[in-house]
Amino acid sequence: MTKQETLAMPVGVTLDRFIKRQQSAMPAASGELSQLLRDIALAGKIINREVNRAGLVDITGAFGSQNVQGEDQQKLDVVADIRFLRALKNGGEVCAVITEEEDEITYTDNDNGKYVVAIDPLDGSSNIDVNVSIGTIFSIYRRVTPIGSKATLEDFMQGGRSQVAAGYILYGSSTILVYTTGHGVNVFTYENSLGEFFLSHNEICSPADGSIYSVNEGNYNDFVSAARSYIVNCHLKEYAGRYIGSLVADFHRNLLKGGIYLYPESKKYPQGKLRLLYECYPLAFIAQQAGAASTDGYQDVLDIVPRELHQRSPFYVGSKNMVNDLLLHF
Ligand code: AHM
Ligand code: MG
Repeated sequence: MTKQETLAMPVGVTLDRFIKRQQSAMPAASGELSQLLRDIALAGKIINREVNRAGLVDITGAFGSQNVQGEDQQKLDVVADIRFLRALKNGGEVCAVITEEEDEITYTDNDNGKYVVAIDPLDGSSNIDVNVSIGTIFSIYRRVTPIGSKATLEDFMQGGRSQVAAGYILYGSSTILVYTTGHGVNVFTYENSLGEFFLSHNEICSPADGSIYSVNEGNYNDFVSAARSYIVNCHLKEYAGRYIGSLVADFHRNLLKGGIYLYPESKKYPQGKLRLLYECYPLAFIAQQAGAASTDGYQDVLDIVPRELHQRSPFYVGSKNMVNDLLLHF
């Protein structure tokens, strides 16, 4: 260590600088995607602030309205929805957005934007009131309709393999932003006092094997038989059961430590509970980029053909060998 370093340790690579470097490595890049990622990071910082003071300012608790899936909205869901939509509108790179909280496509009044975004502004919202980790999940596509025209459903129905970037923000014991543009997965940790995300895990590589399974086992009797049979297999192998009930948190732990997350189809949710466009696709893309895998039991989640904005899907994601084991039960 140099004398200078002992006096003042370098702070590391900020998200901004990292995005800029990635952009310069691609001479054809126009910088719009970079700006869009920065807009999402900025909204994430604001949500982080709201989440952290949630208990202080009476912002938690039901808002008294329901979202399109008929679930109670929490105040913070609404706040996060507004914040992300505002950031995406003001940024100018995005022509249309779908969010878990809005029934229809939201237009940004910028038909010249090259991108569309699918986002779950605050996932795991039933955990807000009890101080458990929650997250934001996002997925970005280059529009297929002509620039200058109004975006259409077609822009959102491109399928998981057309994502140009995807990521999540986990508001946990520390706040992290994880994203991929199809060139590996990088993790940035938020430094509160500096107000910056810093690179903390470069090009993460998920373990091929794991011994954690994450599922709401209370629904065991309602699950499809393949999922039940795999869960019995987890018991026999004495895997550790870990279920936070916040998808981003469960996914992130399994990605780093090795494990599998399961949300099977059940009597209550015959199509599965999770939404394809803004929950399953982005996490499936990140999993693939980190060397993990995903399936709906029959095909890679990235290959599922989308039919509607709020489509649900069974979702199994995690360590490659665990997902392969699971598939033997279907
Ligand atoms: P939400 O989008 O309404 O928050 O629902 C998604 C959440 C996931 O974060 C979590 O993994 C799952 O629903 C938990 O569902 P359950 O309570 O049925 O186990
Ligand atoms: Mg959600």
